[in-house]
Amino acid sequence: MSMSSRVADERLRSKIMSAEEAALLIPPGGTIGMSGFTGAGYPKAVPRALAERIERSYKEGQPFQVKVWTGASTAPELDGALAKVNGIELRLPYQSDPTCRTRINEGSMEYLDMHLSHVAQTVWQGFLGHLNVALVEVTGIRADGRIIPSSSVGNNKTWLDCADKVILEVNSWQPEHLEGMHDIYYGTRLPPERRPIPLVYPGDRIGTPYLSCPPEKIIAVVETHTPDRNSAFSPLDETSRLIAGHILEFLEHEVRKGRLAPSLLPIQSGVGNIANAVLSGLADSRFERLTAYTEVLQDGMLHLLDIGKLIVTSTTAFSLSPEALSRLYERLDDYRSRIILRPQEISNHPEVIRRLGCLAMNGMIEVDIYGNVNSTHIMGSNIQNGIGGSGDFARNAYISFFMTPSMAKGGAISCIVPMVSHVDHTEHDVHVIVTEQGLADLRGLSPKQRAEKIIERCAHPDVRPALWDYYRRAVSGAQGRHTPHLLDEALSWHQSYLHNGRMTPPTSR
Ligand code: 0RQ
Repeated sequence: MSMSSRVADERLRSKIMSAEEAALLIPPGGTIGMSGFTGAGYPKAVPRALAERIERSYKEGQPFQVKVWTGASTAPELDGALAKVNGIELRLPYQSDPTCRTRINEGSMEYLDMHLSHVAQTVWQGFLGHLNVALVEVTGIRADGRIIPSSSVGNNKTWLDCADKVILEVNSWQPEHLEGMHDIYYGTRLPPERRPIPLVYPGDRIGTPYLSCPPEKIIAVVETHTPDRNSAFSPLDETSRLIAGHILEFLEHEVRKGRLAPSLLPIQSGVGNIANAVLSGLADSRFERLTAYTEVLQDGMLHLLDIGKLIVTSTTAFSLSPEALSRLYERLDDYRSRIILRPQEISNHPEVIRRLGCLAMNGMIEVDIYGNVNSTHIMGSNIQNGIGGSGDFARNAYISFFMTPSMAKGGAISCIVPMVSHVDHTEHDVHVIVTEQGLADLRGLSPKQRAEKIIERCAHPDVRPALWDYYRRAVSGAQGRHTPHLLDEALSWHQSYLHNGRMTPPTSR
């Protein structure tokens, strides 16, 4: 395996070194901007070598940590390895790693859970402090120094622009034919210099296929040949299928009413099995010539491209099972004109999402009877993953859907509650709630009208009487009739779970 051909720029040949040597160039206590968005395009060798160095530093009594910024979640080789050795002082903007989660929730790692579209501008503004090193996986470096991005773009442009020093991992496992599929927009500015982003259709190309970086900033090039690591989807279960069915029925209804065209509007779909089930449902639907403007290309979306239902997808990352990824990589040229990979500041940009009028579909942990959604916290205090791109899309979507099974933890917890234990998406940004029980279209409804619809359509039948009981007593109470609550009781559902391992709603008193 000759890998040096991927480093065609003569000026960088002398900087090729091992991951261990490159890890030594990272300053203790420093901030590293790493590539990676879901299990795609993250650096695979240097984070591990850095974790080993940090582990040694603890043993030698001179421990150090680093601050890690990324695109979104990564993989065990990055987040898992560094969290295991307690090597991360602060992490942003999104993670879904079990070891990170434990560290954050036990209080040994700081976590900034940010809207993904906010990261680049916040770094440019200088709020997050100084970026010492960019550590970015790429597919190759051309002779003229232009950089071919990898299977995700995320915040890489910003890291390369803002970091003092750059370490590149050139991964020859990524197909060379990725060249040309990216669209890196170099036109973003901070206010008051900001100008409109000239993107009016998901398939528009507004930038260049390459990342750029002055070669003198690049201090190390590490060659790897390692696959991305995305997890496989579990087979579609009945709950996901029912949720998908409700959404498809709703979309058909909107088309019949003339409120949506048969090609719908650009689709954004979150990660996970429910989102994938909706995409599978679209495959069997009568909708045609669909488009997607989203942040992750997952299995269901690739299938829609395969069968010609989806004509173009704009994304910032591949988030495919190993099987789907090899299908894509084997026939990359067939997909080339229909898939565009962009920086996440563009894939998740509020201006563009609002202009295109995306249909945003995201998962949630719980929703309250008035439509406030919790996407991030278990029982109010423990982080699960983070808000990711769900807020960028929900707030600016034409229609924003939030989906969940009506019950969690094997039926011990209702995902429809009187008051959410944490709010990520307020009642003003949530249009449609869907569970396997049904769909509640909340558009145009007042708080009390929303409550009645959510309880009746979305709650599990075993829980409905208790929710009605809460709601009716709140409505007849003296506290205020706009968004009626019994504040002393509102979170007792969560408390009963924490005390008894089951949500046992208080009965009428
Ligand atoms: O925990 O596995 O320990 O039992 O939460 O829940 O049912 O596996 O659902 O994988 O679809 O995740 C909101 C977390 C849903 C996800 C969330 C527990 C449940 C389980 C996960 P266990 P499921 P999913 C695009 C957009 C924010 C980011 C986003 C998410 C675990 O969708 O991270 O949308 N969203 N990004 O048991 C207590 C409840 C619960 C509960 C579920 N009501 N109470 N625990 N759980 N409901 C992607 C990116 O931005 C990159």
